[in-house]
Amino acid sequence: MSSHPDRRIRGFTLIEISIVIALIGFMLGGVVMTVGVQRRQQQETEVRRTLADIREALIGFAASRPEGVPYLPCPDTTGDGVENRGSVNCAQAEGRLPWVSLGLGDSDSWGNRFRYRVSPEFSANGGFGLSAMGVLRVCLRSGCASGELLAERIPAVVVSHGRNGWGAWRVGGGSAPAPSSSDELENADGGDDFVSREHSDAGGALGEFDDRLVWLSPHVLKHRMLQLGRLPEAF
Ligand SMILES: [Ca+2]
Ligand SMILES: [Ca+2]
Repeated sequence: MSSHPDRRIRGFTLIEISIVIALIGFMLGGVVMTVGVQRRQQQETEVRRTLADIREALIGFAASRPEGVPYLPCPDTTGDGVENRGSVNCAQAEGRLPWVSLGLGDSDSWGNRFRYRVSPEFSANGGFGLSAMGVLRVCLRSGCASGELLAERIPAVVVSHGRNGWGAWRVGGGSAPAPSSSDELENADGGDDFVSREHSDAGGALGEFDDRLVWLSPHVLKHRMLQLGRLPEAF
């Protein structure tokens, strides 16, 4: 006896349909994953480009002071993007990047404000000279132990709190939760030390870290002011 031909055809068709559905599922999963990875890469590329623009905008701000003496902008401490300054000095050394005063966009790739800290000697509107000394430091780890110092005497630091956004001011108002790792906490504690290192999302002893930083070298800043005729003498 032979099996009924229609039943055999229907049976194979159901198996084939199942395989096709499974294959489509795998392919769609792969496409979604690829799109997600591409989106992350775009955001990382975008934030690096924005941070480079911010560095140039800070130098441009210093060079274009109408009084003819260079100084850096103060942080925005009220959330309107405009620097907050007293008659001479900044209201606070740290706050949001003053994006309006700098003519920049208002957030990083993840919808958070950039954090900005500036050394007082570089932000007083009497202008800074060749002997000006920054007080900020960037290190490889929180605590800045011996051998972990990346840069010192820095005039200004800008932080994107990265994909997790922990410690950031939200564009829509309010703040994100505080970071849980000591290295990310170093970038949100309102002090003169910051951490810049490779990213780690896997937990473990070091915990998460996805912050992106840019800072001004005092030598580059002074050299640019000299080139632009904003400082009177050579080193
Ligand atoms: Ca972060
Ligand atoms: Ca710190």
